[in-house]
Amino acid sequence: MQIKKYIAGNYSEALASIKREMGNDALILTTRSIRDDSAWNGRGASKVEITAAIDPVSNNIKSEIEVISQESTIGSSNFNYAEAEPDIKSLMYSLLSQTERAKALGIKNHQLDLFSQLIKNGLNEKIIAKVFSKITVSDEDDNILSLKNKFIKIMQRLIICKGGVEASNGSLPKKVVLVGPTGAGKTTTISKIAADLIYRKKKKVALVSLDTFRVGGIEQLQIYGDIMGIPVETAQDNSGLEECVKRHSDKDVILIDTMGRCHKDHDYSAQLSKIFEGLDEIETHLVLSAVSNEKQFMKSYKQFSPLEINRVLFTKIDEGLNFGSVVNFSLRTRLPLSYLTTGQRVPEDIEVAVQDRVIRLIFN
Ligand SMILES: Nc1nc2c(ncn2[C@@H]2O[C@H](COP(=O)(O)OP(=O)(O)O)[C@@H](O)[C@H]2O)c(=O)[nH]1
Ligand SMILES: [Mg+2]
Repeated sequence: MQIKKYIAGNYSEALASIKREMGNDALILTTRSIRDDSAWNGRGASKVEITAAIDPVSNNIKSEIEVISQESTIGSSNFNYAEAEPDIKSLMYSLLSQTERAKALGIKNHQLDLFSQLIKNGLNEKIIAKVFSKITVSDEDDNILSLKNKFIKIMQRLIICKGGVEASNGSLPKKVVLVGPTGAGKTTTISKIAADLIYRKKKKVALVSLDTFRVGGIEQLQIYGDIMGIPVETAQDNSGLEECVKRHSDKDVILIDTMGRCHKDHDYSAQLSKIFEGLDEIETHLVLSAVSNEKQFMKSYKQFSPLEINRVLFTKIDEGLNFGSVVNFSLRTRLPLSYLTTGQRVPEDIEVAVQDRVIRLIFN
């Protein structure tokens, strides 16, 4: 293991030296700001010191990192390397300025304005770079407007929207279940979907609640069911749900509401899978709140993926501030979008997700 300290005027310069001497696989052990008392004005100028090493992170090095990191700082905030994920390459990458990162990703000068606008709205920079790379090189002298239009055209091909809940063509009712974290808006959304099916599409609908653990879970759905004049059932297990489905075999759609559980409850989707066993062709929509973040989206996706999720719908678009994560999630998982919900009012605040609307979200 070769360890060396680099002192430079700023992080970019120090990183450039490290890359030059140690190559791209160099590890950053510590970074800190230091005063250079030899500066000509006598007051001392600010410099940066990066300690770098070459070799993969082994256990030995980890303990070295822990020792050194106790004094290390980035700017004014303490940065404990031992506590951070030791993904050194991404740290090095994150220390670069936005423009340097853009350059590293192959973004061209005329694309920088749009790049930073999209980053501000939370779109993943690698996704942006990938889309930009599909815009042909002969368009270098594009202005931002035509670049944006080309960007939108490519996004239209990438974002998958598969429409809302439709009745099945066959004689059996379509069974649709909404799953997702507590408070994401499942019960509210299921009521909105039911209203759309009943009043606009003139379909026969039954509601089933598996939300029997939460006080108020069933009452909430019952109230909406009563207003719409449709049956609301509860089921606790597989045979209970099977009976409900049989009883409502004359319906066009059976909408199934579930209780939410926190993402740490890994047995929950296994329990749900058991409840759905033997019920063929269930369409599962994952419900996520747009006020949450991408990390939580991925956790929920992971938690519910044993259920075979067919669609994703985002609630609380009216409260969200930054929608890049919604698009990042859709592109990363390739899950087709079904709905966006835009407020608490039932049945008004829901729309079927369409590409143009989703893309507009990232341009705010
Ligand atoms: N602002 C806003 N609030 C919503 C939206 N959808 C649901 N809610 C609210 O979110 C809260 C939780 O909704 P609920 O349907 O009970 O969530 P569940 O636990 O997933 O069933 C309620 O206060 C809803 O009124 C939405 O699109 N926008
Ligand atoms: Mg609920």
